[in-house]
Amino acid sequence: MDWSHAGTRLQLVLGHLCRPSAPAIVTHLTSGTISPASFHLQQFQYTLDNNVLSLEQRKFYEENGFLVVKNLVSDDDIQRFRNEFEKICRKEVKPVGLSVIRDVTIAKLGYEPSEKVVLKIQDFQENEELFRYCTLPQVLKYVECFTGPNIMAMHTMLINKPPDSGKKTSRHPLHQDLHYFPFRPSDRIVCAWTAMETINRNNGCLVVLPGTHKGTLQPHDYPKWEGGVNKMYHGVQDCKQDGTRVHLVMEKGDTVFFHPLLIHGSGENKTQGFRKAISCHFASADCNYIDVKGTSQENIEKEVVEIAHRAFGIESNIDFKDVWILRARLVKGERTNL
Ligand SMILES: O=C(O)CCC(=O)C(=O)O
Repeated sequence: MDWSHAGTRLQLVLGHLCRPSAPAIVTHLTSGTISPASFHLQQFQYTLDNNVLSLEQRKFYEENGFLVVKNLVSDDDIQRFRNEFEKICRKEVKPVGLSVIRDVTIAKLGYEPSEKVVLKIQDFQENEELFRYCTLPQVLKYVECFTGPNIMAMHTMLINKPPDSGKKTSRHPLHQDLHYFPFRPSDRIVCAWTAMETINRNNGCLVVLPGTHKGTLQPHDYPKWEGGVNKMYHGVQDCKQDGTRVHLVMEKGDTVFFHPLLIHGSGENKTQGFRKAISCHFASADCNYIDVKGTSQENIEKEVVEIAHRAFGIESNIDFKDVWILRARLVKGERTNL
């Protein structure tokens, strides 16, 4: 991660935390998709009843832990995200708060700044152009089905999967996103991940193990891959891969919403292009932080806190929860616990 702007970042983010709440985004719910009398509310655990999802969509998410919505984000918006990403890579935009992460193999080669050396950027909550993604009404309309009406954007990423160098480091190991999160309950957290171009098995689409969101959080660590693996790319240890795997082939603008316990990853990019997707993890503002001491999440806590101490100084005493407080930004309703 590039934490070189961390000092400025801390000031800015602390400033941001003192600001009044971000303006609420008013969502106009569609109505009449399901008749409340036609099903039993108690059978749903992972979705909320707000008349946005059809009964079929709700059942699909309940059963599988993900839902793809076709053509949700416009070409114009995607072009704007792409333009901003390219400007950040060329260092034409101040990377306030951003972490710019390089692919493990490319990082060693030390290219000049360009999109060709950037694996992903993360924490764009202070970049208004990219953060527009997290406030798009059509995205929040769906997010609310999983989080409820008070919504925090917790974790933002634009992933620029590079052509594989032959070492298969462009793969993302199978993992559960909850491994990284010290907040609960997991059922009120959802990831929105939007394809910024056609994404298929050739350029490394998402792979999901349907139904795994019904399980528990499993121990994660770095996979022992020969060519190496990117920083923080932990995978489920001893992941049994005998269940059904679904490859999510998506067109530009298609968006998948998925549960943080869903086991997923992404394949090698066998093309010469840089495969792009933009994503945000949202959580209900009513979620609570938890202490991960003594749990399988201790290893990621240690890694994150070490990076934060390098950035802010060990005397800052910043802890895992603080890192998340700095990232979190309200996008709808009221800020409560996070
Ligand atoms: O976009 C990808 O390749 C995978 C992203 C992902 O699974 C993650 O960052 O958790």
